[in-house]
Amino acid sequence: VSAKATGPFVPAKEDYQNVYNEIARLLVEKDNYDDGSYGPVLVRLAWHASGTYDKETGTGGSNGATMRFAPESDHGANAGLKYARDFLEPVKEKFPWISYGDLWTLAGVVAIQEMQGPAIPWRPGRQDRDVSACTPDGRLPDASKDQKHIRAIFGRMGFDDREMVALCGAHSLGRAHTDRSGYDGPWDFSPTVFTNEFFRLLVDEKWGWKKWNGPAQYTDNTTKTLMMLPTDLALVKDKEFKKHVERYAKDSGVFFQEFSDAYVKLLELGVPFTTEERFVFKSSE
Ligand code: DDH
Repeated sequence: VSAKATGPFVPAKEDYQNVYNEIARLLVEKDNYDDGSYGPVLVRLAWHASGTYDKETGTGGSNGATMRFAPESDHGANAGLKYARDFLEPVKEKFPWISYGDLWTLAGVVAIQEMQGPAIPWRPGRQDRDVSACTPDGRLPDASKDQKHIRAIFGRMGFDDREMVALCGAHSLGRAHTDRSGYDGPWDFSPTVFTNEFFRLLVDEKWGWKKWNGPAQYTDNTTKTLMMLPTDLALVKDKEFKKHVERYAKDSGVFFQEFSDAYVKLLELGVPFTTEERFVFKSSE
């Protein structure tokens, strides 16, 4: 028996690939949810765990996985993410050596790749922290606001205009729920497939205010079944943002590459990595 075999367990790429495969398997098995997939809500969990980062103080981000605790779990923006955290609990039980921060971000990678999105290179290194590391409420974006707010929130994380627009393309996935955010409906007709449809529809469709008693949101003129948030429409109202919306609407390959780069950066904000190497995981057949 070599010394290596008796030392502490140091997971290698194949161990993380095994976690990937288990999450991918559960995505197929547990299809009785929303539009048939937990994928979108996993993408949102990874984003809300990471998007609390503040570059000035170095606080927040996916290191720590502090959304496990109140008050952060009760922040309005995180309503509904318990479904995603609970979905991943059996994976944590099966692979107890992975931190919650690594598990949640890896699940975002799995979800995007399994929903036919771009490969997302990922590396481990997040350590779980206690309740004292919870971030204050208000660090995540408020959908009722405009481009100034988007720039303030994502600027605080260290993103530029191009990256902000690319990241918002995740709204090709999933839907809004009246019992979570108060908003209602999907952004496109294929909410469980990662595409550039969010951008195409922003450019090609006419969007008007939805007539209802809920919060102010837009609906498409043609079918009145889709939706856009006020912050989504801000991406075409703002000239600088709109340039990127048009590039992504035209060229899905460019969107996939720039989204992947920005999502990698998002998931790594504030994490004290000890390794440079990123893993690219094999998607399921
Ligand atoms: Fe988002 N998002 N998001 N979003 N988001 C909602 C759902 C989903 C904003 C507000 C909302 C990003 C950016 C923004 C996903 C991913 C990402 C909902 C509806 C609201 C509201 C929640 C509900 O009712 O269940 C705002 C505002 C912004 C902004 O940029 C200003 C980004 C950057 C991402 C990302 O992943 C990179 C996903 C996926 C969903 C669908 C969740 C689901 O359950 O389905």
